[in-house]
Amino acid sequence: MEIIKYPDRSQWKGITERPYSDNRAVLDTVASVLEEVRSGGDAALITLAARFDGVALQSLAVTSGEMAAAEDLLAPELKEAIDAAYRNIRVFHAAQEKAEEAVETLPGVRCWRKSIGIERVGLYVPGGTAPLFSTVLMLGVPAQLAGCSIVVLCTPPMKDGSVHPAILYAARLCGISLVYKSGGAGAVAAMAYGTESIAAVHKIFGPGNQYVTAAKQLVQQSGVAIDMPAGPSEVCVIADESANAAFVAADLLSQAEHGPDSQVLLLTDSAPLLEGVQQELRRQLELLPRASVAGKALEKSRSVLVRDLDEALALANAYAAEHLILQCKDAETLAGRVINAGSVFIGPYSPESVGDYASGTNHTLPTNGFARAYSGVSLDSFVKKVSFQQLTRAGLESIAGTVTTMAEAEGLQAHAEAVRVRLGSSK
Ligand code: HSO
Ligand code: ZN
Repeated sequence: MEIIKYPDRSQWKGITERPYSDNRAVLDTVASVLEEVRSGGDAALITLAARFDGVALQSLAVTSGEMAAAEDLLAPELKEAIDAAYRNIRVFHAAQEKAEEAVETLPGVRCWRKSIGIERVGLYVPGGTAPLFSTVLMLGVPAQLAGCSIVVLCTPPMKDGSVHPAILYAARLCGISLVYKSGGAGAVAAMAYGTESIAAVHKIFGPGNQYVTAAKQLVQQSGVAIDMPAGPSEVCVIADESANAAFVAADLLSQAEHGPDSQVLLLTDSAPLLEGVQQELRRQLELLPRASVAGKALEKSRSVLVRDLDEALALANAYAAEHLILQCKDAETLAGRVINAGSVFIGPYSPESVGDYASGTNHTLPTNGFARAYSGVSLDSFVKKVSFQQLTRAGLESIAGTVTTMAEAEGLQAHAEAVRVRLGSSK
């Protein structure tokens, strides 16, 4: 881990920079995969599964039998854990379901907005080294609450051609029955363009590797919406001398184990804490089954010794982390001053893992500095807000002058006439 001591402002840009990845080569490969699926449909997806996942599939759809059998394949404690997480995620996201009130901007001019679920959505759930069934809940619960009528889920099959039972169990809890064995850019193409068995959707959600991300970017150009631009996962921890070095190191490692390209950043005003965390990292890393992955991520990560917590916070706001953990005195006050972060974890007993799985908040969050302008996935991501208005004749009369004056000043006479014709005052 790189250690930077008392940087001046000119070093901030370097500290907050993410490792640059040139995805031009990937874009070309992905563009040809998209074309293959657009023209070849299901057969192309089956070929891709053989090529990339090493699996010979007879068909793409997970059968209702496979869906139903998943429950019995799970250890009871895992089933209970998934059930508990599902409940919390549901409670948190259901609270976002607030109908806005209609307002009368003038007497007789009534305006309101209504949330309407996006009719068709596609969820991508990565398989690979870790089957992310928690992501099924994070995307499936808000889709269910939003009332999306078609929810398609694509995930790469395991070597034996099956889908991890925890993914299927979580999908079932969320009322998702359209599950397909398809991964990578091919799956994104299938959800964007549709195939014989997979319905085309209006918006695609979910994390993935650089091929999935590139595919999401490319299909956007043909009018399909995506949740957000995704990048490698990251965490920033602000800690002072009151922090427990073992807790801090554990949080850094929990993010680092996601992938060799994960980024972790420690900001502290305490030299002893910094030293304590480095020692704990060495000790705890050795104990992890994914030590080599986490070790690679740590190599590219940074610890920064700052002058005080104000500076730490300013740097954290400049970095705009996907996850920001505050392990310092008065963490609550500091939390109130956070401007840029995907999700904030306050105090020593709020590890990121809790938000990753079960507290209720969503773990699909903006990375790569996008937290400066983007929010994480929420119920809002699965709805459109449609505005409505209804005027009475008296309402139209009272607003007519404002509209006709503005329309004429913009040189748009027909706009003015659409008001006048109704009031019998056309010239
Ligand atoms: N930290 C990940 C989410 C996750 N963690 C899934 C465990 N499983 C990205 O925010
Ligand atoms: Zn995680």
